[in-house]
Amino acid sequence: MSNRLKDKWALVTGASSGFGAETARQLADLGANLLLGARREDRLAQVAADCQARGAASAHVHKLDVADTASVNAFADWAKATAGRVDLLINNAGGAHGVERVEDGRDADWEAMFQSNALGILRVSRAVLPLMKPHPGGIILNIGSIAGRVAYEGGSAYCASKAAERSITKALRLELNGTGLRVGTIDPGMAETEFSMVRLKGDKEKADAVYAGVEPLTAGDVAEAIVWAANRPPHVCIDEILMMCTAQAAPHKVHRGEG
Ligand code: NDP
Ligand code: 8X3
Repeated sequence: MSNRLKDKWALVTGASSGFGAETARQLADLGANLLLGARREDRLAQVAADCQARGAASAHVHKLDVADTASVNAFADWAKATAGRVDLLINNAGGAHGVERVEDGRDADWEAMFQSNALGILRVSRAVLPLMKPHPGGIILNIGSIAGRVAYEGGSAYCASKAAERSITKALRLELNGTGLRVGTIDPGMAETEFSMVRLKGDKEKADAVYAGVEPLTAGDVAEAIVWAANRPPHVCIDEILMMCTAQAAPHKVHRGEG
């Protein structure tokens, strides 16, 4: 496979764990320059060290809270000062909070999901686009979910925030038509990362139960899809990838074996 990402500047949000960290590592394998953001700076520093060891052209980290406009703008200013350009933007930061039905839902959980999963993408894209527009061939990949396509009980706000991601992706694709920039969404089903620990507020037993009897997607599987989409030639835009583990045919249809 041709490597079109060597020496490109890739900005990954939510790079401190899960898909974002693994995408950074796989981009490092291809010799990209990395701009990594998340709230946990100690974890970011560890990921950057991994990336340097794996052959990144360079790996830089800066604190980022996509729920805070001032933080996003400061991050974009830092990216401009550090790199001067962005070729690949991975809007990955986000997650789920809670599994309550609407009648029991909490404002703080709903607001956190919309802040990161929907508004975060808008804020980061707005701040970073000036660094991308002078360089046709760049690509924005947003991380959606099967949840943005199919709603399920206990997922109202999460599903809605991911449906919003889908609409934002489509609108951006239209708005950037003619600029040479590409926009796509990568929509995984269940994948074992810190996602369920965050969603279930640190309850490890409940988080482990999500994956019981299933071989879920890994962060590496999803990162491979992200990197593959990013590595297409400039005239090819991967609009969307929907991927689930073999045992999951739909959010409600998961085949669980013994053990
Ligand atoms: P993880 O919990 O492992 O990673 C989430 C990442 O997002 C962390 O790096 C976290 O960093 C970052 N993040 C969360 N909120 C913010 C914020 N406000 N500002 C900056 N960074 C933030 O989960 P995943 O890797 O699984 O999740 C990544 C994305 O994939 C999310 O958008 C999630 O909704 C989506 N997804 C996950 C699936 C799954 O089953 N795992 C399936 C489909 C989609 P920090 O806490 O350090 O800020
Ligand atoms: C995460 C996948 O099925 O838990 O987006 O909503 S699911």
